[in-house]
Amino acid sequence: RYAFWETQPVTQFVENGEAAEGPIDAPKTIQDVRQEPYTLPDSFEWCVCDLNDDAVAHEVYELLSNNYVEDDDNMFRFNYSAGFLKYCLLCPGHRLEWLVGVRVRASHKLVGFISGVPAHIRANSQTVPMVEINFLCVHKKLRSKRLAPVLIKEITRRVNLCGIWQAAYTAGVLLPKPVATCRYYHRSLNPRKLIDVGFSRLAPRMTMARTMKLYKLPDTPATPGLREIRASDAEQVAELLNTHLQRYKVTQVFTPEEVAHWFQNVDNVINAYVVESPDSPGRVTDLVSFYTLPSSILGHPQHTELKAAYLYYNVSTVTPLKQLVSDAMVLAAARGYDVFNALDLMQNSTFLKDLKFGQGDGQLHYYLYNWRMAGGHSIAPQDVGLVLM
Ligand code: YNC
Ligand code: MG
Repeated sequence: RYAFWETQPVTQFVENGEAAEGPIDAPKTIQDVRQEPYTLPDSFEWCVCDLNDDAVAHEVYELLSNNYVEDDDNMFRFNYSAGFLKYCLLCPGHRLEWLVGVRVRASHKLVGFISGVPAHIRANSQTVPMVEINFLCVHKKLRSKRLAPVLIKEITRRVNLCGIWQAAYTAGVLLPKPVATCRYYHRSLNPRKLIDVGFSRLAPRMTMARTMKLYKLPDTPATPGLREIRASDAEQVAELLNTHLQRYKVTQVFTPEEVAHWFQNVDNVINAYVVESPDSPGRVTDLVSFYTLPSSILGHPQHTELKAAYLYYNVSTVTPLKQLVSDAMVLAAARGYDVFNALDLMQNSTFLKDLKFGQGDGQLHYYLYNWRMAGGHSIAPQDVGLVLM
């Protein structure tokens, strides 16, 4: 039973009939939206987390670094940097009132958070203005008190007040009802450290020396013309990316301004590379990108942080995809990353094995709020063209 989610306009696990693709709720107008914030328990109050203020960004960072997502065995916890949170949440079209915090009234301590950023999401043939919801977090000492549903209802209200009625989000937990379920894959860059901290294990009949040799990468990328993306590439890359993304059933549609934001090089936040054709200078043919999301290593005597790169969006028109991703791994290894992660979505399954990725334990479910997909609301990982940070 899902006492909260059964009341929400989301596809339920058991539904009768062949419902059409589109909104689940009857259409509403902004005038129909509740004007007053939802009520929190007495000792708490709402706040807007203006991440332009570094002190506030640091408070959100502290809340998440101590209370956000852990693996099933509680060995690692996501440790998004403050710079990453600013990059992610102060994106084109962001609205500060969608960076929702909960504070203790007496102490002002930040104990809850949820965020939304705007994005155009295409599901099959329809492109819909949505929000991407991320960073839902309640302090560990306040768990199981039904604060999460209040945070979700409040951000829904604030988004609805702007005339947006749909959302996309991902979570490791199973809720009604995933539109897709993807798996994480991991490629060791620093196998010794990964084994030391218990992230991976020495394979049977393998020595440490053989394992290190197995995962060793070249010092430099293989692709001629591979270079860091520049702001002036945005128009071309938007065209390249949107054309590529047409093949997926659920994906994002990017404006050139959004491309310029989501694809740039910011140390320890985001890295993006294009291939500029050696034959026709100025012409960009391929894209590869990854973002940085370290995990805290919980309770290890020596190591405190795992430096992980996560594959973001790629487009291959001339350079083989496998080679683009291999080059990205080379660049990440040279920058001291310990592991390179990818989901089995888009065309990633075509290179995971060859590039020595191993399947992880983690699943990532994709969800849509107030949007039903035809055919049982279920698509295959390779039909997902959406990566949320
Ligand atoms: C979750 N991750 O099932 P039922 S992902 C959504 N996403 O409801 P309580 C979740 N719902 O079963 P706690 C959820 N996890 O009764 C739990 N729930 O229907 C549901 N963890 O609430 C749960 N961050 O407050 C149940 O639970 C109800 O104190 C129980 O708080 C939950 O960001 C949480 O994993 C997750 O900080 C805040 O455990 C807490 O446990 C926590 O009693 C560690 O809540 C960090 C963590 C989640 C990462 C993410 C995406 C969130 C999507 C939210 C849904 C957005 C809907 C669209 C809104 C905009 C619409 C428009 C337009
Ligand atoms: Mg709670």
